[in-house]
Amino acid sequence: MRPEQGTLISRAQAIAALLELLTDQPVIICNGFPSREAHKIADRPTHFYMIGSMGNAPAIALGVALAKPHKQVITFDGDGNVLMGMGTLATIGALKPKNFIHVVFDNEVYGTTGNQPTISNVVPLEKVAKAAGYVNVERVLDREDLVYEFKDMLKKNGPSMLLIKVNEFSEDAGRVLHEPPDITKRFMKAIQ
Ligand SMILES: Cc1ncc(C[n+]2csc(CCOP(=O)(O)OP(=O)(O)O)c2C)c(N)n1
Ligand SMILES: [Mg+2]
Repeated sequence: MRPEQGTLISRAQAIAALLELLTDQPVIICNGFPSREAHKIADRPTHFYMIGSMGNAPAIALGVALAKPHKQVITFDGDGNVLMGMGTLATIGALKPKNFIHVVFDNEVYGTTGNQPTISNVVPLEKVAKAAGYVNVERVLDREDLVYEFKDMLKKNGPSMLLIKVNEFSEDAGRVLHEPPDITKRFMKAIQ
């Protein structure tokens, strides 16, 4: 465990703080515990839970942001997921959707599969995003800064990345029980 772990909030605490600031905005959530915890905290039809495949949530969110330019589109992602789909950062940076906020819960591990270390401790993902063309990027270490920066990003033109350092704790959250086609149908209807 990293020395600063004890002072960091958990991914679920971060998700709860973010969902309190959101109502009916589309939120596309990466696979694994981020989806399981978001589903446990608040299961909204405007949530698209990625089931199974890593690295895809921001690509789906980019498509939604381009198709729905008047909606603020948010994606919840993990450090392992970002590393797996890093090319998507370049596509987002190049296309520059103004209505796109990329939230990364960075626990420096593949938490869902048993805390195997990633390399986000040495590769600052928000700086990669900035170099790729994201307009605003911030790294936060506590709940107060998270709320301040996320509110600010909701007002600003993106694309934006909010990287939240979180500890390795995972909630006791079961799998998302909706079938993927049902998630898709429900989501598409909700964001029309
Ligand atoms: C292509 C692919 N490889 C591996 C897995 C297994 N897997 C599921 S979630 C996960 C870890 C995700 O890590 P991260 O994005 O950092 O999220 P965390 O669980 O740490 O919040 C892994 C390795 C998968 N689902 N898909
Ligand atoms: Mg992780």
